[in-house]
Amino acid sequence: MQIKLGEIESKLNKIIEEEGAAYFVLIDPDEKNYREIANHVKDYADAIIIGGSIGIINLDEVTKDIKEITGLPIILFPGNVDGVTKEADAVFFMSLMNSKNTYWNMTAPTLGALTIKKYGLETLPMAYLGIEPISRTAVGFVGEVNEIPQKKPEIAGLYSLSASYFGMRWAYLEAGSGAEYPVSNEMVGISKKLSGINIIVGGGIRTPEVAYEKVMSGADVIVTGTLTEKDPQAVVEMKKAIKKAGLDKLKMLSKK
Ligand code: 1GP
Repeated sequence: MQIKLGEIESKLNKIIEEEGAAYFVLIDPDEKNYREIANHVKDYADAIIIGGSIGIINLDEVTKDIKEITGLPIILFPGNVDGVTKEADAVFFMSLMNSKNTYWNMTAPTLGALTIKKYGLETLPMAYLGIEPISRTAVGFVGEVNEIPQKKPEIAGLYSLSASYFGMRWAYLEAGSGAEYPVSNEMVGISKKLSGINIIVGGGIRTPEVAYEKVMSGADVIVTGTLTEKDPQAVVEMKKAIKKAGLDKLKMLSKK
């Protein structure tokens, strides 16, 4: 059976294929300045992801506003079953694979499945992988993550491979929002090499130089959240670095 990809996923795959990498900006629906952030990022991000681990108020209204302001693909990144709204275009249908609690591996997505179907949201199947130092961040605490040590990059590689065998087309290597340090280049590289699926990297990415390295190591998508909340203007240099890295990576791969 050939899987027919939805409109949003096809669009993102095309960007990744042609430009070597994509840039997603995460907006927490509880962020008061979400309109200002949306305004700043609309010309720089390839998509907006909306989600947060602690509580959600006004998700419908915030999502609708962000969509209107940016005109970009809006993908939900639900922190729980209440993180879904019909105002979005798509949703990461995700399993926090290395949570110690089966609720986050499988029960939460299962309980949310019917709502997603009723809302007609496109689903992007994703493995969400919690990497050190995620335990010291909100998602690590809420998601009861059995964090993957940075010194063991092959474990993230195995999870990504496993995700690909489960039919997931995306793996998100997450160090946690505001993490002191991001996922290592080696871990990104081994995850991409073993799985071949789209690798998203986020958590603690604060400089264009770091984003550049992650893309060159194999990341298909870079996510920034905290940086964009603090300094929405930072997206300009961030986008430049990600797109330069994307093209440099495509060049490097074509020579192999
Ligand atoms: C969190 O990976 C994202 O889910 C973004 O992290 O807030 O550290 O950019 P930051």
